[in-house]
Amino acid sequence: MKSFRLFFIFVLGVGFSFNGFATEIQSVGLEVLGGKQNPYWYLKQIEMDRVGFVGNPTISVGLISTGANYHLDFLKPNIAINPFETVNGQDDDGNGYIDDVYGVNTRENTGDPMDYHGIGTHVAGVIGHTNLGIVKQTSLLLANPLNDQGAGSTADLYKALKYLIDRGARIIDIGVGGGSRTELVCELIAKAKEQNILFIATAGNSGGNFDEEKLYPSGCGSDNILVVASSNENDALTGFSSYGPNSVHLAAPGINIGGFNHLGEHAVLSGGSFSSAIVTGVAALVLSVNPNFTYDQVKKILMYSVDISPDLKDKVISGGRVNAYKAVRLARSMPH
Ligand SMILES: [Ca+2]
Ligand SMILES: [Ca+2]
Repeated sequence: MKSFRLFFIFVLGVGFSFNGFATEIQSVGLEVLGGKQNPYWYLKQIEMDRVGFVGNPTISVGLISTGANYHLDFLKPNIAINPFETVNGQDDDGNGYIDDVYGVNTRENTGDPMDYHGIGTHVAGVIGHTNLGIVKQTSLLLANPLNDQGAGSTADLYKALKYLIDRGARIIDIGVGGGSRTELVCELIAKAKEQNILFIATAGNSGGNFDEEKLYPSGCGSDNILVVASSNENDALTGFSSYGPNSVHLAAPGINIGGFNHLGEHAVLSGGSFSSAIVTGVAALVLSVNPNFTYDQVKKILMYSVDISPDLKDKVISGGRVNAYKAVRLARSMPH
């Protein structure tokens, strides 16, 4: 596989434009100053208060981001431990990574997914914080293909995806994207249908039409990818969100999202990464209802249980924003 030049765009403030010709991946997070609203408004909007169950710790959720601080109290119980690896300086399970107890950093080829950026921990907490997460009990698998600025190469993304697939992830949140298609990555994702894996990815932060200008790997086109746009508190698209009436499946909150960074400090952030994290959490809830659901069933449940919004009608296929309560309710109504 070719190596890719780093060409990273990460701008503070709302409204950076994504370079469609970039050959790298980037963490699709976008920092903004925290607003005055409750930073956990998104939990209320997706009706988490009505869900009433904590998830299932056997459901493995893979996370492609900047890793996570697995020492933090609110994450540690929900980080998947590799049962075939011990800390002894050796690659006990022969998967190419020494002592990958908590996950990997594929850029540095180490078994240490520690987050030195902040976004990854925030995203991990949105999914699986023990109190504030969408699934309060889950197994997060961590793979970090990015440098400390949140950029990386598609070769390292490939390795990170492969790692998560091999560790048994059922859902994989891809919080990164780049402008060029890499066939090997798209093939890897398509092949993961055999293992019933659903990938959840962002439409991107460029504000563009995803039908016409794809981000990758979200734009690979495989039917086991669910593409997510970012919505605001009024169930309209955020100013930065890309959209696609034919290729983006649903929306999820993506602006002023409260959480915690790698130092355990409170942070309020915006970007497509958080929207895909929220949908990943809801997908984990759905699979927790019935681990035997296929990727296609989970995808349909998520799409059929949205809250329809007039402002999203022509922007995403489902015409709406994810609703955790309705998704769980629909999942429970299906034959087990
Ligand atoms: Ca290993
Ligand atoms: Ca070892």
